Amino acid sequence: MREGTAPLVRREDYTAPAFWIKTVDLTFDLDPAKTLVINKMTVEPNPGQPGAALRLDGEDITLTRVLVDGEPVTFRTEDQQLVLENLPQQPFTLEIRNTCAPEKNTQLSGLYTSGGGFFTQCEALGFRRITYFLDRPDVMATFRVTLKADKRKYPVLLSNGNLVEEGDLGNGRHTAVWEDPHPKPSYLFALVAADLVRREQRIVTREGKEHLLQIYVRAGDLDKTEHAMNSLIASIVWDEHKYGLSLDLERFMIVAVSDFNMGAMENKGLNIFNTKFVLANPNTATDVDFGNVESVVAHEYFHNWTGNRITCRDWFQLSLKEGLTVFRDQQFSQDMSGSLSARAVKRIEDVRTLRQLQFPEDAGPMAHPVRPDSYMAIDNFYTATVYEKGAEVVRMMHTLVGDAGFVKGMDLYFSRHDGHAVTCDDFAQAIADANPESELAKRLDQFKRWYSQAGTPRVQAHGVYDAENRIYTLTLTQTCAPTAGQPEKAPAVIPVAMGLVGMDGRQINLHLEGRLDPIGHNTVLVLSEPSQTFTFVHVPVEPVPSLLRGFSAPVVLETELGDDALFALLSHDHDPFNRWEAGQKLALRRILSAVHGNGHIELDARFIDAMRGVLRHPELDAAFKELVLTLPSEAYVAEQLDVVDPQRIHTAREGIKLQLARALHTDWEWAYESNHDTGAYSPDAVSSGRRALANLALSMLVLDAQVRHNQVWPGKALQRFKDATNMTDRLGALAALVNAHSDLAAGALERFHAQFKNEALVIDKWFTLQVTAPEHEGKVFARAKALMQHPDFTLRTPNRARSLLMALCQSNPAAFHRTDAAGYVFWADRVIEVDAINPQLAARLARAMDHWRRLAEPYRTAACEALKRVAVRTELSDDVREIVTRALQD
Ligand code: B3K
Ligand code: ZN
Repeated sequence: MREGTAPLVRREDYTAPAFWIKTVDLTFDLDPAKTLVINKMTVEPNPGQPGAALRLDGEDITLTRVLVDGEPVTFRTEDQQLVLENLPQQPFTLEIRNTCAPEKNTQLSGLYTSGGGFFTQCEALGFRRITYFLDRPDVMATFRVTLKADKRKYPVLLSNGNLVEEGDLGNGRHTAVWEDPHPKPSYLFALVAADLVRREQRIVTREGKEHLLQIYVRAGDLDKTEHAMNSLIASIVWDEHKYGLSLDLERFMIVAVSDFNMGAMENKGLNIFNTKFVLANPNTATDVDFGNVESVVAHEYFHNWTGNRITCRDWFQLSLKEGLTVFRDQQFSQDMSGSLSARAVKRIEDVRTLRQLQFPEDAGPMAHPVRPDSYMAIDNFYTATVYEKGAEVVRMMHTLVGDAGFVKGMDLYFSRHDGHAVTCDDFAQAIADANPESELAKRLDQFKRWYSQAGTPRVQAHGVYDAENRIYTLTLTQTCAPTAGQPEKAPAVIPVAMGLVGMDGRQINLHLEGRLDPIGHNTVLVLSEPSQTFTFVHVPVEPVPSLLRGFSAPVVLETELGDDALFALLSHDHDPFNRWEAGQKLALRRILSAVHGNGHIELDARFIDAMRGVLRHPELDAAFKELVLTLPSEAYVAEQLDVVDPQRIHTAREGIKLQLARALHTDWEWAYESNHDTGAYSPDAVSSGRRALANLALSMLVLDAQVRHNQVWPGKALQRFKDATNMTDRLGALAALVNAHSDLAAGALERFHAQFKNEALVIDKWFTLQVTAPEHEGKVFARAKALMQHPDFTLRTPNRARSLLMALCQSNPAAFHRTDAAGYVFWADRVIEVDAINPQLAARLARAMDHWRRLAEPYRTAACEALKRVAVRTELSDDVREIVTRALQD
């Protein structure tokens, strides 16, 4: 933490480094209080910048010695850099000695201790907290790492690459030497020294090479590693099969750590994971956890090619590796899920995340392009925009060139850039060049606006049917609201996958005017002008357009469809995504009219019948039913409004939920009875879908019973909670009681805590569940404050801090936004408190106030005051300062 404001780093200021570091030989004498680092590098001057000074980054470390070609030299340190001048004009060796204090490193960036072991996190700028270096991704070196540590306390010593030496040093100490043959940027460096156990497996890949896969965890967690190992093997097989990319390492290791700022990290050959995304067994992890483990293991593994073999030239290009790798992990999870319907479920979940996190980001003070132009703290730009919208940009390229074309594009990308640090432009160019006839190649420059323009485009659709001539004309118009620093937006290239559906459900053959042949039931229209009209001929009946099928572009689609048309799509559309979307639109309309009215509307029989129709449908999958019958979230409803009153939205949504609970009572009973028993646990799509639907049904039944003062369903829920044989069912039953504020909840919560007190990840769920319950008379907020005093609560472990703070401030609007401003006071106090410990974590929490400007009074004024209270402090981290300043900027 420092005073004053860090300057903005700008993309346009990029210059190549004045020196290259070719090899690094690191020796660590590990001690929690004072670790000695000896860093020997071979350095080459960049002939393009003769005579330049060498400026190495370093932060929170103590320098003890600098030698050039073995001789002491003069140097100066200035603004967290070590500056060396008058260096040799040919390759030389540079040796740096420094110390650092891992046990004091509460930021969890660089080398830190957790649970008595040593771990590292170097992306983005953590390596400079270990030793002085050119800590930028375009400097790639081969690493040799020697670890020395106490043998009893740290029996396992790991780093990237291959183990080349091990030995005893006497005095109870031992050593290990690791060599990584692949040149890599410093952000991919990792080391672990800890007391861990492992699950391992040898595999032989298609090329006939043998590889050793290992997963390291604390003793006691080994029974939670099978799923991660299976997911890793599945990812290896998938990447070989789909993209021809095989594992390039003899050994691939995953290490779980409980103190970690994000999900996981793709360090070359030594992935370090938040325990939350590795550990899973039926007793402690839910279906959602199983799914997350599978996709995060895959994501980090896929980075081995998209990120590690080809990396980013600078941090503005972050989406080059993140957007692409998210797209790849989404493809993988879809392929793993099996049926067509399960694939659609995965897509719907991904879109829900995008809308819940990225759309609001793009409409608020942190709006930034997928390839940002400037930052104060790069850690603030590991965002939904860079990751999720970035993945949508890759998905649109995939749509425009087709699956085979995309694979060809990836081949070209690797043949051109393997082993290099490149840009988003390089990627798009490779995909386009491999598909010269594609719509992408034809409009590449315009397409790349997706990288440079922030904001969510809005597409308006207007259709006219000429019954006499059997012609349907569809006009699509695009606009995009200004965002900070981008007052004008140019039109984007928007692929609109679509079809036409009759009111009776028939799929209409598409016949575009001017084309000889019909094109089937599906096509992709490419909208690239501000407005374009598409004419379909031979249209036998007035159609309902089913637009943006599968959510083919990250835009807001405004159609003029009335309820009749939406009901038709909900019951008949062949595209499951749009079927779900129609149901959400119908529900949203009703919630919004309740918000605009007095917080209440009477649900119409038609909507209730349609929901019943889906719930009772003989062919639809349970997982899909659960998605359709879940109302749009309060956050998504808020997105639709210019002025947001969180309490009103809450009342409106809860009112409608209760009506659905009541009106469909016997249907919920039926759904529960027919889905609650899924037999021996398996996390597959079908059984997890049935559990999800049973849990939704149970929560509706308990909610309804609670209002009627009937104890039958709460009693059944309690019994199910006690008897459950897996965490999904147990937590589902507990949630039903807690969310309905049942009298039985307190006892169940106590029992749950006692049963799982030694399982940190389960205790996180226990905290979250209590603070995300629907707010009722201020009880949830009061409980959150009380839970801060619980002996198990700590701000030092990010998972635990998030389980309460993020859950309350980000995920429970009605508990957080209070007319007495107590939520905002609580927020400001916690941001300040956490910032002194862990700025990255504090900055995430700070973002809970992003949308203060759209709040209704009295929330708006109170939120602004809270923001100012944080912003005026002199001792803020750059991370938090950037968030609060942007929030307050006009
Ligand atoms: N690349 C890491 C994220 C690092 C975040 C640094 N603040 C995980 C991932 O996206 O796979
Ligand atoms: Zn990633």
